Amino acid sequence: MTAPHPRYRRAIAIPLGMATATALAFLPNVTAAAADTAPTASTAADASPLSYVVNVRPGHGTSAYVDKAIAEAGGTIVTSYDEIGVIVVHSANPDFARTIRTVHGVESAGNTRNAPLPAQSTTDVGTPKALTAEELKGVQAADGQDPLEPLQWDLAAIKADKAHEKSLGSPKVTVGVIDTGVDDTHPDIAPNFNRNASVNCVSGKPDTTDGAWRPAAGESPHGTHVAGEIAAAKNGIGMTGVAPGVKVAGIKVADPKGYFYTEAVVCGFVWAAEHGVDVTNNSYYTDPWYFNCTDDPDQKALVDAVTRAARFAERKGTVNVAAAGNENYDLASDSITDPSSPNDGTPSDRAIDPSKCLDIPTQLPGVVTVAATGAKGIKSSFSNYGLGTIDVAAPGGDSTRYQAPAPPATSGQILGTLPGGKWGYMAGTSMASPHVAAVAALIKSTHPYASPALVKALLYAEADATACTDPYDINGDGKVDAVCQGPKNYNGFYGWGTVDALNAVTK
Ligand SMILES: [Ca+2]
Ligand SMILES: [Ca+2]
Repeated sequence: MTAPHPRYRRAIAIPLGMATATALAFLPNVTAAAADTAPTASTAADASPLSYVVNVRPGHGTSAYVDKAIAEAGGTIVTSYDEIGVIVVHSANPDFARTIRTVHGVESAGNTRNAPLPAQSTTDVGTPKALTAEELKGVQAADGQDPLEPLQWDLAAIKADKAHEKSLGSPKVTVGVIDTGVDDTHPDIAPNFNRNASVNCVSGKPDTTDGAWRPAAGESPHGTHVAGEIAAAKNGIGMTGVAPGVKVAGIKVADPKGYFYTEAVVCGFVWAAEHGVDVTNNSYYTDPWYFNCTDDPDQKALVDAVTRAARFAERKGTVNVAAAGNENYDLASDSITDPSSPNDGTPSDRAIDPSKCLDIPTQLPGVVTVAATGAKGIKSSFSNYGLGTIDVAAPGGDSTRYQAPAPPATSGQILGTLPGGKWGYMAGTSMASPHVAAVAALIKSTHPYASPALVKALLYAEADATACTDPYDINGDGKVDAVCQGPKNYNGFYGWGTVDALNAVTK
């Protein structure tokens, strides 16, 4: 059983030198990764308002009729996304959703959380340890490399090092990091930060206050790590991102406890769509449900709202890239037992059919779904998989014990930027997705007028086909840990293949 857990993709944060002690955290069903403290769920108090999404027919403005019905049902409108027909509402009426669903013009409606709206305290969700001088001893960058590049085995794994000899990507391209916030004061992020496309969407409504996109003290470093993986500058300091010439924006959607609620995610996609974001990275699932079952009226409303928002972004020219998840689930199987939902209430074992119950946004149509690989190029022990569900693979790291990198790299995890001007390791499909977002940004740099559909087609065509690993016994205990289906050029572990940054800048 797992403890309630917010859902940045359980960024498995294992400090250098502790990989052995925490290696079990990579295995499925050994959850609540040691370094990643799960916050305690609050109990819903009766009188505390909950948050809802109400989905109406888009494109006609919010009708006075629906507005009035929302008020009569005890709801207060927080904001209304008329472009997609999604209204964010707070209400303390326990029957609000049931009541509003009967109103003419309402297509679906549901509560986005089980916990009451926050009067929250900040919870430490576990901070990866910054690299120390001791750990950097003997790390010698070659000519043209940033100092920490010798530790970044993931760059060579997708030929980003070779790509950088040709192009770093275009500053006209922006990747929006929909995440826990981005520390743009970091010396490796500041040069490539796009403030105009950055925002805080945590309440479900954009807050454009300067710096609102940053993680507060004690909040998760996840989004800052992701941003550095994508676009850490090639500037003679620290590390280098996969696309160090493109811009990165912080779209903060996780609350102080690390929960990614639907209204915040909707706000994030709509914001990206309307602020020229070319690619979004989504290394999370929308809390509190790992899988949203469309036969449940509340969960269906969440799927509807996020589907509308992600589609809207794609219509406006944005490629959406998302992490496949870290539970070693076969997303193409008939049944998965999810022990973790709802993660802000009382979770219980729930058998779900993955074809009817969706992990969002990664399983939404149009979204690029990314599986993770380790330093040996093999599916990470934790990465979800499944024929027809994975589009591409990229480095997300693995236990150093299972997939150790070639020297001089020392950790099987992925180096990234940490708030406060630091660098450190994290692992997860959360770390794989930004590699793909960055390669998509390189493709967009090479083909500035390409539509999202064309960028995705090139991403898949230019990936390096990677045959199934069979048998897959990643921990070497003699028992198969996952079964890969499909041919070399399209299969359940690697999709169309491992992304290729060199192809992205030369083809
Ligand atoms: Ca740098
Ligand atoms: Ca095994």
